Amino acid sequence: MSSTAVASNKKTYNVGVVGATGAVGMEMIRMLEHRKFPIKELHLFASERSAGKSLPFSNQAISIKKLDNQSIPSIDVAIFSAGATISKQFAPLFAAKGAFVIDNSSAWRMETEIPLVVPEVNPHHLSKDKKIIANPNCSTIQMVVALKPLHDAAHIKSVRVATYQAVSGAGSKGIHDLENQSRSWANGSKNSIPEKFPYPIAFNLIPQIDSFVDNGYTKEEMKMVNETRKIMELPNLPLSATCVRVPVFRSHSEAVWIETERALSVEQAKAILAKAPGITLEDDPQKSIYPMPLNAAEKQSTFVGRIRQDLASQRGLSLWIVSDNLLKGAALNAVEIAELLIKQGLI
Ligand code: NAP
Ligand code: 3JN
Repeated sequence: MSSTAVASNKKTYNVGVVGATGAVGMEMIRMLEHRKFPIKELHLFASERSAGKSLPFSNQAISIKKLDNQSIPSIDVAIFSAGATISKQFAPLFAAKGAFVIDNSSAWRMETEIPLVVPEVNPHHLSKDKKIIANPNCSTIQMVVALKPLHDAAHIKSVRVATYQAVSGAGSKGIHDLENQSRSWANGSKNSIPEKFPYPIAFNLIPQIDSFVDNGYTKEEMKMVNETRKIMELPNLPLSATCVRVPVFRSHSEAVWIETERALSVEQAKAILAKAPGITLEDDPQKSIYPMPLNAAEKQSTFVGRIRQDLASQRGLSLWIVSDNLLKGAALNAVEIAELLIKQGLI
């Protein structure tokens, strides 16, 4: 079963969401509806655990299909968020049937021929013959949206970042861990067993996101390094990250330190960011106005504030960047890529 779009003169498209029942997939469906993506038919896929259940879209109940080799439809756009293994296996099959695949996993991001796209930064990386398009990691997306306009103005020489990442970045099980542990704590018990994280996350911080690699960094930290370099076309950009899981449900926060080649004052940086696409400047320290995850949750913008001179570097600025990891960090960026495909006449 699939849905039929509201009749209109505009061209409409067949769209698939793979991993529809997940934390990201459900936001995909919400974003497609909220942004009125011109859908002819919507196809939802998940594992056999969800097959036959349905999810709401545009006042309809769309039934979920099990993803398998036999069920691949000919569609215009397929948005994947079911993990890298599923993407590796199924994205080429959807692409072979003519779909543009927008993949949220890390499966394809660092392949040379695969565009890794943030619409505000590198929309020119899309092209007709590149049917698989990678959506970057959430922490990377919100950072490059803010870095790009500053780079255009003053050329960024180095980046250091510490992230404060919400539990929803780890999917529905991450959300359950914080809910269950907070409830247990409130009931006077500390015995809720973690389902997703290696340690309790309620009232704690975990300085590990994903597994460690040989250089002592985590995979999440190296994703930030490698993906930022690729998206910004700065293969040698010096960049170092520390990624930390925090007991917040939604929105990743980042403390970022940049050094620039040309001088850039705090006032110039604020003026540039105030006009930059996708950014909302929230920076009035006298009134205690700055971005916070609770305020950014369910918003489509990337919020930047606390812009100040880095006291440890002559041409350095310090910024605080917050964005909803499930929206701009995942579903919204993917839907914006699909919108770009239309705008650029690729579908
Ligand atoms: P989640 O809440 O655990 O959801 C996982 C989704 O994958 C569910 O819809 C699940 O379906 C589906 N799935 C699992 N096994 C499947 C199979 N064999 N065939 C088809 N579907 C299958 O995880 P999430 O947070 O939504 O994240 C999903 C993926 O998105 C992650 O693994 C990651 O690759 C990507 N992601 C990207 C970002 C980003 O930074 N851009 C952020 C978070 C996640 P069932 O409900 O039927 O099990
Ligand atoms: O933990 C976060 O805040 C972001 C997590 C992203 C993630 C989680 C599981 C698998 C990814 C990703 O997008 O890089 C992946 C993956 O596809 O490797």
